Amino acid sequence: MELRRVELLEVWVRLKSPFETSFGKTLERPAILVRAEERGGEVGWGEVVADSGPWYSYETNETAWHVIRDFILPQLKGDVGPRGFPALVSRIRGHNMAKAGVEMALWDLAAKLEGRPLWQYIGGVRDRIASGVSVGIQPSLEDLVRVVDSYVQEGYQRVKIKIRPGYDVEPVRRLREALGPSLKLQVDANAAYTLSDVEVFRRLDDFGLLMIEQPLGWRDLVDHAELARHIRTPICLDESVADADDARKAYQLGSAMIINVKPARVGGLGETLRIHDLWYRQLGRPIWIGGMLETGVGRGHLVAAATLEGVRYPNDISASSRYYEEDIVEPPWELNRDGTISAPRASGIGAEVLEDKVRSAAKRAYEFRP
Ligand code: OSB
Ligand code: MG
Repeated sequence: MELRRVELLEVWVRLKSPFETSFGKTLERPAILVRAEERGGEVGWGEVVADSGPWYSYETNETAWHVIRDFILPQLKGDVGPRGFPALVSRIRGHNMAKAGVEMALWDLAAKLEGRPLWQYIGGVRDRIASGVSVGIQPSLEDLVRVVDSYVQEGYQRVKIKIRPGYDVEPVRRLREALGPSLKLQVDANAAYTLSDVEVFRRLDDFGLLMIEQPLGWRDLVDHAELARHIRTPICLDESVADADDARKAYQLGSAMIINVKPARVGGLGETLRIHDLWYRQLGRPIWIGGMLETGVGRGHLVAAATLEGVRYPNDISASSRYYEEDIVEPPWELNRDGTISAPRASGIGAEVLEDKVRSAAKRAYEFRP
């Protein structure tokens, strides 16, 4: 397809409550929305999820703005599409969130041009996805039990809690005592531990967790393989897997049984599909889809990814109401009574962006005409 213009619109969105992890606390976050319009006037949307500081990854909204404006957009001349996009930006090392935001706008656009929902366009196999909820570090364990219980009452199929040194075994013990053994529960350390903490993970083995997400270093594969030899609970990698090649190495080393695939972290839906093909189709191991507190735009892409066959655990894809008072799409993403989110029937990501609202709220904008 031939693009008429690509716009960047940066909005800041405020969470309903602070989200605290081992690397910091978020109450407001930037979202760079990418609006890609082709010659016939059809429009696709993507979202750049990079935070304002380089904590989860080295990318920030500033680095993403710079890399997209100065290096990615100038490549979008002539006939471009989502499948050819990686080759256009392959000289740019890293900056996967910047790439992913643009790439996903092209996927939405390509699916809309064919009049198909994005999830079907990328080969998804289910029309509802299992929804879990990621719960930040709470001020007290009483707060934690109350917050988790309210999400369970809403119907979320599993709960992930953030842990960090000093807030790990006790929160899990309290949740098990208060809510019982049948709650599907897992923890995410966001790389806050080292191999010298193996005893913490041995103790967590007693609580029947589904998995432990990214316990060790954010680029590490070797130490995770060592830790895996000392514990029973499966290890799930998040930060350490930036592409399908990392997934292959994780398999060869024995670093993880499960991968939390975040399309933003791996550079988009194309690399998500490559990881899925390798980890699930070739190696027979499960994946699930993680989130970055996306607005309804980014979440539309996550929902599409979560319809892939190899997604075998509930996802960090919650309803709009879990994150924001008001989302920037219509309809907002809603949780069904059975703890699922329905894959949309409308074309593309299946939700309309509230464009007037986005334009008037935008802190900055940039327009590129190929
Ligand atoms: O590690 O999975 C993570 C949010 C921001 C940065 C990192 C992570 C998260 C989450 C939230 O866990 C998942 C969601 O979007 O609901
Ligand atoms: Mg994580």
